[in-house]
Amino acid sequence: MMKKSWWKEGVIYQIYPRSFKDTNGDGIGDLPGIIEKMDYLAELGITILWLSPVYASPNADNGYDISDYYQIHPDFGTMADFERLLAAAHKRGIRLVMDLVVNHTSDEHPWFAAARKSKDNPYRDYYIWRSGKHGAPPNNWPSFFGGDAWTRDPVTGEYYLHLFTPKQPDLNWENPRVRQEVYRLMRFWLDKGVDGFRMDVIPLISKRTDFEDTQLADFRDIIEKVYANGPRVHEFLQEMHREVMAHYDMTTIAEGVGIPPEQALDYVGAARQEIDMLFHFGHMFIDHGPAGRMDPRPWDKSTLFNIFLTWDRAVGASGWTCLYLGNHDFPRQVSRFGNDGPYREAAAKCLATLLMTLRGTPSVYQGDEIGMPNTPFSHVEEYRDIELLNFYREAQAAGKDLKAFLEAAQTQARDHARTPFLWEDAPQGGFTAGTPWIKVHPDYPRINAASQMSDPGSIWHFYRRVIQLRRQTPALIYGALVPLWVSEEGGYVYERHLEDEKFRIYLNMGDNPWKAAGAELPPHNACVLTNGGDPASLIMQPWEARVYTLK
Ligand code: TEU
Ligand code: CA
Repeated sequence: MMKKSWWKEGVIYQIYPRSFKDTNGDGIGDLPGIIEKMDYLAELGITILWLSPVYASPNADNGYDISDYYQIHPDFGTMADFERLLAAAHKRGIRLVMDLVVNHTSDEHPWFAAARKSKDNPYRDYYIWRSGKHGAPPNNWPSFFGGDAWTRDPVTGEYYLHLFTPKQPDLNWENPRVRQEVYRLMRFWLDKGVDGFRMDVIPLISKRTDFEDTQLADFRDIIEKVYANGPRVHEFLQEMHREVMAHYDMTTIAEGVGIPPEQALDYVGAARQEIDMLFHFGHMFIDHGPAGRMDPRPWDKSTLFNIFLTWDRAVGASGWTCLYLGNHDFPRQVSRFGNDGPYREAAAKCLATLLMTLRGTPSVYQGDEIGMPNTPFSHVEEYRDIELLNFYREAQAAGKDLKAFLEAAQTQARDHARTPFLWEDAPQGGFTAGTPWIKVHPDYPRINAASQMSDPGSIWHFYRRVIQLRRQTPALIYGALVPLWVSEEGGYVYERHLEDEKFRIYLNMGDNPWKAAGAELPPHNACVLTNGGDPASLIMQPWEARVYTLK
């Protein structure tokens, strides 16, 4: 029997603090704004709050470039605000998971400021330095965000490694002092009562220290085979577990970029004593062509379900995954995986049903519970994300068709997930009384939390119901996943079994009516959840979702 845990039975809600709620009119979301909305979160029924980084940062990558792990960024408030937020969450039975970004720091972190001073500085080997080759970088590794993964530092003439931007130098995990620094900062937050960490790009911390050129062309292969799953990654994670995790009632969630299914249990197998669960990336590059995010490709819906099934089998009874379709790094899920036109409401509810009825801890990204779609950006000046802006500059320099680039950005950019939460039909969607740091979705009169909370048929109320169903149903948490039917037009039929409890889920993940197949339709009065269809009819409407209990 699978081991039970609070982090398996919970439902995660991810907040991108910069865009959640502004209370001081500077156009930037802040911690008091999250405190103000804690009852909203409790009413939705979520039990674990994942906070994207709130530490001191020059915001080159909106906080994923940390310059002081022990300080709250003044944009977000003070340490006292943080402690009030933590208490407000705990008072409502909500646990708080912080974002741990320790593959790299900001180049404005004092460690790096010292390291770059001289080759014999005591902090030099906190980072990864190599001399170039005849004035060129040490190898041909590309950055996630365009350009080389190396930058030459003029003071000593050596290059330093940064898998992301030059303002995010990679930490040298080979150095035991670096590892001890990480364990110390983890304990600092855990001793405050934090309940765990989402571990940013943790599969990348062990580098292939021969730093050979890569012959691989597809960036996804480079991530998996060159950057992730390095020779000492498990040694480091097991040491971290011995030094930190083993001493706290906490959870750890790996951002599992680059981990292939066959290596899942190396990270999250219960006996491994490494990490509890992982966000896998099987589906997150599903529409990326060989040139990556800005080279979108069509994909079919049976592939999407089969990826979830592959990962369910990969972690088996011993491991665990987090189920998600969106976060701050990808376009809005209802636009990317659903329908943000005539079927937006049904699609948002259908995707919620998928997430809440598979095996793994579901993660709701802020705004998905009200079906926020991608934001219509009309020109490049409206974008804020360093990744998009770098790719735009690269396209410009390469003389590429910028109109086509911006068309792709309209469906692919990370900025879509970063526009402010829409609270009410009021200026700036009620997010701020000031000028927002990024464009507010113009549809806020129609799409906002306040109007949905007063409409029992809304997406918000559906999320509340399906979260409640999930949390009170052991079979939907721990039950085995049994696929019955998967079709490329998006007909999914599957069951969840736990002892004598059985549920059968039918989803029509498409824009056309679909004749339910795969299994005899249960009696209509066995339907415990539907997003508006007729549970007695074999014909499922576009984006219709149904959950039946089987006696
Ligand atoms: O994301 C790294 C990552 O997994 C990549 O998928 C990244 O999201 C990129 O957009 C892919 O095109 C983590 C954080 O979630 C992201 O916000 C940071 O920018 C990045 O690491 C660096 O810390
Ligand atoms: Ca603010």
